[in-house]
Amino acid sequence: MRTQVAIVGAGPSGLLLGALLHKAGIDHVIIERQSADYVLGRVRAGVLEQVAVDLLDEAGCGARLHAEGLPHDGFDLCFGGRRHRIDLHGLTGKRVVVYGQTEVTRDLMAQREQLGRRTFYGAEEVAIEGFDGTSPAVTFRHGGQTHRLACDFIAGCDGYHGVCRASVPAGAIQTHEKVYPFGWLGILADVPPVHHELIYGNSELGFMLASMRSATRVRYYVQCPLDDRVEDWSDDRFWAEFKRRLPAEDAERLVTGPSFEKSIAPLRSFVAEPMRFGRLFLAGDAAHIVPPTGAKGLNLAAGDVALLARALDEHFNAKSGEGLARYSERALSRVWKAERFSWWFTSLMHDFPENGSFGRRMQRAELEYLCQSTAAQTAMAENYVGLPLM
Ligand code: RFL
Ligand code: PHB
Repeated sequence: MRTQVAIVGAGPSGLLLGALLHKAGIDHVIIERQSADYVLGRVRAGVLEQVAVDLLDEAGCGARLHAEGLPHDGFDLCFGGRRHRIDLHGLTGKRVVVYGQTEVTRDLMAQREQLGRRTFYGAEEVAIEGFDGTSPAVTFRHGGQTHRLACDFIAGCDGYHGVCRASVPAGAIQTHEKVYPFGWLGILADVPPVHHELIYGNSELGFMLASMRSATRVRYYVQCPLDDRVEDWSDDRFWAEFKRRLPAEDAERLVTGPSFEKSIAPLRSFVAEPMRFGRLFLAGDAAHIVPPTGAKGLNLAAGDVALLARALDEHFNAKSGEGLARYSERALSRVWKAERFSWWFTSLMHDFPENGSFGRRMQRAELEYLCQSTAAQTAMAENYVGLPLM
């Protein structure tokens, strides 16, 4: 088998890259370790920046997002028992759209199937070779057979635990990491949202986030110890804890109900540099992780693959290597700014017992300053709605 671009991973990075390459007339194949149903079963991101929405439109995949996504003009910060609105649209002229990553993935998968583009789901023993020379390839087992997919370039869209970054010789890659001493316990439940916009809360008991998937489905989170297990958290325990972290008037209005998904995610900041190794290009979570507080992970992934698709288009269709040569530098410049914002927002909103009472007072002073200063709110809003793609 031969193709122009072999894409490893069918998460949002791999699928969106495939859709953009299709538009540019570039041949490609996606190789995914899991089944399509497994990929669709992962509950993750919920907030799309305008840049990501525009890219999904460009890829011809935005119809359901526009019909069913919820445009949000602001969100609330909650501390000291009160909510304070950050007016994203008033401060930046931009908004975000609440639309689950599961739905983005479903739309991209459906379009891909309609276009008849090739995806190998359930591929085993996926390995990459030859990317430091002129003839890279991806090898894997599928349907009881061993396959070798020769290509011009490999796109490593295989997430944090993937094989692509792990195949780069240690001396060629530098990694930067911060692991946070807590996780997020998240639930999905079919009840009306407690508020029509998101609430990010800093309480003495720890962080809480009230998000949603629709007018009848909520995605709520609480900060929890890293060694907690999902089995430790009955629905009753979750609702009691969530309520305690909300202002009293919201807690009174909160509608509870049985959860149908519950999971714990660790929080991590991570960047691998560079994002190019010969004919291998990393994109999305394969190259960087942000803690979910800033809602940046999926949006960064979309930004990476937009730059990569543009660069591959220049290479194959305009015979210019400039975009590929500058891919890593351009992507990382945006990645580091999103890393900074996500780290800052995480540090501001979570309980860090090791920082003591001084740390708590610093958080409180910064939150109060934020609520009084239009300049500080503008800086926050500008980052939350997303920095422009270069
Ligand atoms: P993914 O989604 O991990 O997909 C990688 C794919 O590669 C496959 N794979 C392999 N395939 C072949 N061979 C191998 N050896 C392979 N190894 C792995 C995997 O099976 C998988 O299908 O990475 P991608 O595509 O880069 O997408 C990144 C996003 O998924 C991620 O950044 C976001 O979900 C992060 N995130 C959020 N991002 C936002 O922009 N806004 C949010 O509101 C937001 N909230 C979140 C989040 C992530 C969370 N968790 C669970 C980490 C909330 C949470 C709780
Ligand atoms: C979500 O809805 O899952 C969500 C929203 C905002 C975040 C993180 C996750 O910052």
